[in-house]
Amino acid sequence: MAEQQKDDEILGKAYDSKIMRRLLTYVKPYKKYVVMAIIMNIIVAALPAVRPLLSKIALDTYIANKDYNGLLMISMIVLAVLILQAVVQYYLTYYSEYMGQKIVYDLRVQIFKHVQKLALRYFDKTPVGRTVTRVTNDVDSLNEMFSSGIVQVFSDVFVIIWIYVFMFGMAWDLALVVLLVMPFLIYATMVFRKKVRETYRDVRKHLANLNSYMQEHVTGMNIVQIFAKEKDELEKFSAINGEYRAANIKSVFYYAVFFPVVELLSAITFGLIIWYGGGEVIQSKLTLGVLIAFFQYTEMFWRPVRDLSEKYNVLQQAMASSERIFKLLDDETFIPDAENPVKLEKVKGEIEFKNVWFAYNPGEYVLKNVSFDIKPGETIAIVGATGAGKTSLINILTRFYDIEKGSITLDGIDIRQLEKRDLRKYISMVLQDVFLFSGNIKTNINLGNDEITDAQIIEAAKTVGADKFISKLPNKYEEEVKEKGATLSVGQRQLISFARALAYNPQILILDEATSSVDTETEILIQEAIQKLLVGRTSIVIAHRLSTIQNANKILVMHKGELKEMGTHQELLAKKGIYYRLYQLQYKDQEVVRTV
Ligand code: TTP
Ligand code: MG
Repeated sequence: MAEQQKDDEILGKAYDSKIMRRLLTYVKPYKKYVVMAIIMNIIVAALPAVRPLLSKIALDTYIANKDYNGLLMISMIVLAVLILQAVVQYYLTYYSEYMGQKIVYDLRVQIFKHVQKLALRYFDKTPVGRTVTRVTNDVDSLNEMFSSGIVQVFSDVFVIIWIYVFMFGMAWDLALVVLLVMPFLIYATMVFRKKVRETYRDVRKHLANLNSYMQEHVTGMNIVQIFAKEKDELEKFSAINGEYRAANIKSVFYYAVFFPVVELLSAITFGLIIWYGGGEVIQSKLTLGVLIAFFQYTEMFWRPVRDLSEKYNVLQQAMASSERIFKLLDDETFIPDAENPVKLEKVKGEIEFKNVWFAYNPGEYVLKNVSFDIKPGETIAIVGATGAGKTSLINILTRFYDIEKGSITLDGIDIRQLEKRDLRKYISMVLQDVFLFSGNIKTNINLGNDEITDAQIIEAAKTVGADKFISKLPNKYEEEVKEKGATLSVGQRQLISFARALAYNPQILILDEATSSVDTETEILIQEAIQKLLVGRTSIVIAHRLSTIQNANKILVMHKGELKEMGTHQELLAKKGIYYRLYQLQYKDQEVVRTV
């Protein structure tokens, strides 16, 4: 969490040419819209600047000469300019928003695709929240930049340019006087920007604290209540909440100072125009119309300046977000596919591990020199104490991780020579912790694979004995699965995962038996289900149930990452080694229960 926060708090430059160049590659497909947006921007920025010019003409030419027709004409022109401005503004907003949405859509798809390709090693070291934030918040801040940020910056700059062009065109000396205020304005804006950035970072930090505290407490509410910790927790919450409030108030303070300062500068400009411009009018060097036009221009001038300072933050956010997104996209923690993968026509299901060494972290081997083989159709059981490396053995067979040394072959072919997709197609897996997706029972059995028909789903469920409880549900196979299956019992979830494995009808089945206890009736159901699952396929079972172990062709005994013993139940018992002791400790009472 702390590291994530640090990562998410980095606010760098508002403009980084390397990042910008890379961002532009996403804009490329929408070049047409960009060109359109720029042209419309130039127009939309110039139109308001035309109005003071028109009012000057109205005053100096038509009103001064009492020309009603001319006045009417100029009024019509003003109206036309206003309408044109509204129309162009509409298209500009629509198309820049449209372009922004298209770009971030592409980006989200790209990130999602990338995340799906990442190896489990990435997920081991990265908090879930961080990956999620890339697709949500970070992409959103890019959207803001693409759809409003950049467009707004363009139009603000153009508005300022146009205003100066018109002012200099009308009276260059008065325009210079107005320009005098510029340095002060730029300075004030810079200070404001810096302060706001600092406080903004503070606000985000305290908000993150508040969020994570709240989240933890809602999740652990039962513990808080049972230990009567409400009062203590409330005090802690108040403290965090107080810090958040203070940070917010501080950030409001800078806004409260900045805007009056801008007002003050604008008043000074106003005064300068009256003093200098008014003097010139008295001396008849300047017309009244120009003076009034200048007032209008200076009024118009402040909005884009203020906007620009706000847009600076948008740009800065977007740059920081892009940096994080690109970091994720550049993370190539992949399990590579072979360049010329071997295609297996038909899989027999012969597996061989030869002197396999494996580590999650370099140097810390959790599997040491493991060798064994499984003949097609055999069932082998893996037993061993917790942490012995049983789950790791199957993690490397499915290539969730690649091994350091040795080889694993399927039908005589190194699994690294096969395509991951193919390899995993041959294998079904039932894991220790059953994971159910939101959807219904049916989609949880076929995982959205339409090649598996309803009839096959029901048959699989019947075979493993899940049909019985499913058909009692109000909506049967259409019953909604919520909150990762919170409405189902542990045993029911297990049976669904068995049905899932069976529906895919794999050549190779891997079963990481759950240690959690279920009621006797379900236990029997599960045992029967397992026996049915194993028939006719190569199976590897990390076994906790004696029945599974006894029926296995071979038992592997793992101990601290090493394969210590191998043989049938009777052979291993006769050996009086690790298995014998394990059996005495762990499985003996099961036998008692079963024989009762
Ligand atoms: P496992 O292979 O998970 O041990 P196990 O399956 O035999 O244990 P259990 O019966 O409790 O399921 O772990 C072996 C070692 O590898 C252990 O020290 C934890 C470590 N490990 C990781 O570092 N990262 C992982 O993702 C896993 C699964 C294990
Ligand atoms: Mg395990």
